[in-house]
Amino acid sequence: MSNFEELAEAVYQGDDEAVIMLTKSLVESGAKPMEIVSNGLLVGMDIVAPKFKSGEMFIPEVMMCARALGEGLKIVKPLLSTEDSASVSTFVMGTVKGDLHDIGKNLVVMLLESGGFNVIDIGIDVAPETFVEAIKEHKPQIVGMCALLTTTMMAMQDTIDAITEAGLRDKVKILVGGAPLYPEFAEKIGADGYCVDAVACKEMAAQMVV
Ligand code: B1M
Repeated sequence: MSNFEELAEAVYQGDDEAVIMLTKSLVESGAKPMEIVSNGLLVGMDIVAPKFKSGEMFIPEVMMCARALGEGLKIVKPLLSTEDSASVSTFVMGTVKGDLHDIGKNLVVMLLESGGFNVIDIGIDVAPETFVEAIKEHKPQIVGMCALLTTTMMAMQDTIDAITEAGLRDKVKILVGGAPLYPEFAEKIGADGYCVDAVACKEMAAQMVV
């Protein structure tokens, strides 16, 4: 088993200590931070996803995997190089109302920070009015929303409506992402862009602030 495979297995087992040890060991052996994320940590979550869907794994076990993955991200995050280009741009990011998923959001936040954005992470289960308050307080150039459930996708529409009603729609660009989304949905709800993954989000955000 390669070190990346061992790391993926440790995430799947929800073994925090092994994830920390293997992530550190990969860093010391010279692996690139994004390789550790893409070839190890996220591969572990890819093993979890179908087992959760098929009922072979249950919520407490999945949460242990998520926590273990988070321990690995904590080690990798400071190692991602910071580009200065977007350093004055602020990005408000949250998972929409009713939705508690945050692994993808946290990954997006991490990559945006590595791209020099000042990211205000307003968390999970964020109500439309909280997004509005965050825009008033932090005056971001871009707002990002995450949804992982088909039932919470429409909370993105509610949030965009609330931003529009508050007279703030022309002050911010809005990006959306999350596994059940697709480009036509983003267009339909009036977002400025759909991000298939964290890398796409970082690239689209960087283009928006040029
Ligand atoms: Co949930 N869950 N879950 N879950 N969960 C899914 C999403 C599901 C597809 C599993 C399944 O049944 N197949 C399913 C949704 C079905 C649907 O709606 N169609 C589901 C369900 C049903 C549920 C519950 C309802 C289960 C229950 O209670 N019966 C419940 C809902 C809770 C709630 O939110 N109210 C629930 C709970 C949970 C846990 C708490 C156990 C845990 C979350 C832990 C956590 O986040 N801290 C969990 C998990 C881990 C998953 C799966 C297995 C993995 C999600 C994940 O983290 N993927 C997931 C199955 C799956 O997705 N295949 C599932 C890894 C992550 C890196 O990918 O989030 O897609 P992702 O992010 C990507 C891109 O989408 C993009 O970039 C990221 C990285 O490249 N991206 C963005 C994401 N957000 C972005 C925002 C942006 C831009 C890009 O902003 C601009």
